Amino acid sequence: VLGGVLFDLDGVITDTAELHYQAWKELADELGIPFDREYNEKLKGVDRMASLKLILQNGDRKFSLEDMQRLADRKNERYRELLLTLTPEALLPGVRKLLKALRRDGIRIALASASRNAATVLDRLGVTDLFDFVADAGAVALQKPDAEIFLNAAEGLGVHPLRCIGIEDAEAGVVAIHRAGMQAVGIGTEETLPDADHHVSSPAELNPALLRE
Ligand code: G16
Ligand code: MG
Repeated sequence: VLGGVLFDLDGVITDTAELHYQAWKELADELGIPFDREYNEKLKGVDRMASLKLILQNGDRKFSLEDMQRLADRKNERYRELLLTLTPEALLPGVRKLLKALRRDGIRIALASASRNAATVLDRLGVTDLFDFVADAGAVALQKPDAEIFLNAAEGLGVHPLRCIGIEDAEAGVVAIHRAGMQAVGIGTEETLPDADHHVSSPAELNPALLRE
């Protein structure tokens, strides 16, 4: 019996990738390192420091850990400024309706995002009240495709992983959901998410009855 639904953030609830891109792009330009939207795709679901390392790879300078921490902090400050431009209109179509329908049916709802700014994003989108639990990305040692963030989210809901479903738009996230012992719904296609158990092109296509199935 379905007890909980665990949502990824970027690409499932809203598109934060463009804001991450803008913040990283400013930093990369300052450092004279090439960076474009195509390369930004590689950073989806990848945590802040690992993202920075992927960007610095394309430059020829070496940075100390301390310098890298400063650069990551600088990007995050800029990203948080950009988050102020987010409004409830940035919710992907159908998300609010789906969250409300799940609640009405007594199904618990959690967020399983790699972003340490996830709670702020939910606030800006005006959906904080619709979530029962937000997994703390800062407390998770192993990133997706490890199962940790999804297991953490299920535990926070107090629902056994086998009674949870995860919703993801990235293959690493789908793998993480499976490793957590859960079924995975992919926002995408058979081609982009070959391992997902069920595909939809948008959260608007989901409802509690379909998820129970
Ligand atoms: C998101 C984004 C990543 C970002 C990561 C960490 O993951 O997809 O690009 O680097 O969070 O974000 P922050 O710097 O805010 O901690 P997810 O899991 O929401 O797709
Ligand atoms: Mg995602």
